[in-house]
Amino acid sequence: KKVNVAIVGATGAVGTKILEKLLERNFPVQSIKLLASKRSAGAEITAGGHKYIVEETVPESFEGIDIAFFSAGGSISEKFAHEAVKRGAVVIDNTSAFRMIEDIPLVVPEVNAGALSGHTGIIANPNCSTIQMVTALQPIREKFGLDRIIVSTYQAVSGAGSEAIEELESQSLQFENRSKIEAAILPSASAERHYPIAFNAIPQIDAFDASGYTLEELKMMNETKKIFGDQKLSVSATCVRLPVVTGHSESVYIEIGKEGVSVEELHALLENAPGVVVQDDPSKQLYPMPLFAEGKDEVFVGRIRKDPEHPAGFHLWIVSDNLLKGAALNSVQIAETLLN
Ligand code: A2P
Ligand code: 11C
Repeated sequence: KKVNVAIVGATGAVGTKILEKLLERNFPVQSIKLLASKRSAGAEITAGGHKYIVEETVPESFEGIDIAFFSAGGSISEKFAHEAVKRGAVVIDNTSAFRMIEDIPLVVPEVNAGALSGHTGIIANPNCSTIQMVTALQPIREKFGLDRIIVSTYQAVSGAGSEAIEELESQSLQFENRSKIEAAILPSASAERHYPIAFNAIPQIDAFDASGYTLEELKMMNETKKIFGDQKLSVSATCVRLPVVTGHSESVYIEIGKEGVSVEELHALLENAPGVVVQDDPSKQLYPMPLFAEGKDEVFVGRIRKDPEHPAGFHLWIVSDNLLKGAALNSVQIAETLLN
């Protein structure tokens, strides 16, 4: 069966990748409608040899749509997702608007495809830094159990959208020209203060919560428990923005449910895991890096070590393209799983 698809936020960093992935993977489309704000209405996007005209997003845009991908920010999803469902579409939402609502599935197909059954029209795509971590940890959790995760992230600016990519590029030029560095977007557009990202590391992604954690950190903690269906799992995160364009990296410490497991056993598990590639050979300086993960579909894992101080503790380094497995690809995989 061929389906009518809409992409809300089609001109954005993630939306353009959703269109690319639908075409590249021969998703069975009958038609594709590209939606964005009024500002972009009439803009032309050429992909796969076909010219598309961007339209303004209005409730009527969803008439006749079977699957609507949303990636235009939480407030746009809140405004239009129910309008789309009302008109018969299934919404795959890439924002944080609905992720923690109990009866809305939060899905990474390699981990919890089963959660899709019984959905009521909206399916949430997790946060990019959560997706790559749970994809890599799932085979370990399945085999040995998982008690604890402590993660520190090294996140790319594209996670904050195209304006953040432009900010890194223009600040790099300003640095080169020794002119004043202008910061207006990062760490978060709505923040009171902005800091340069070029040649810097900013330990703030999104706003702070009263707990002292940022919303990005809380997303990693809460979404991981929901996807794994394990509220007892202990998860703590520190999220940092780096001057990398695309590809999030994560230093992940885990305590698994069994003592005495070897690094080789983890290697073997990860080598056979769907969507995961092990790049781990210190003798050849082989380890994942964001520069080389950009444009790739897989989650790359390396630096797998046993913690010398804890019998069930391991360290891993997990890298993936935040716009692909972290966003567009995972959304398209959710749609593929639904159709199957
Ligand atoms: P537009 O290009 O018209 O502003 P990014 O994540 O790269 O910042 O992209 C954000 C996406 O969300 C863009 O496609 C943007 O479209 C879209 N968007 C922003 N505001 C709206 C809106 N009011 N209605 C629909 N789409 C919107
Ligand atoms: C970032 N992870 O890198 C964020 C972007 O909840 O989908 C994704 C925000 C979200 O800035």
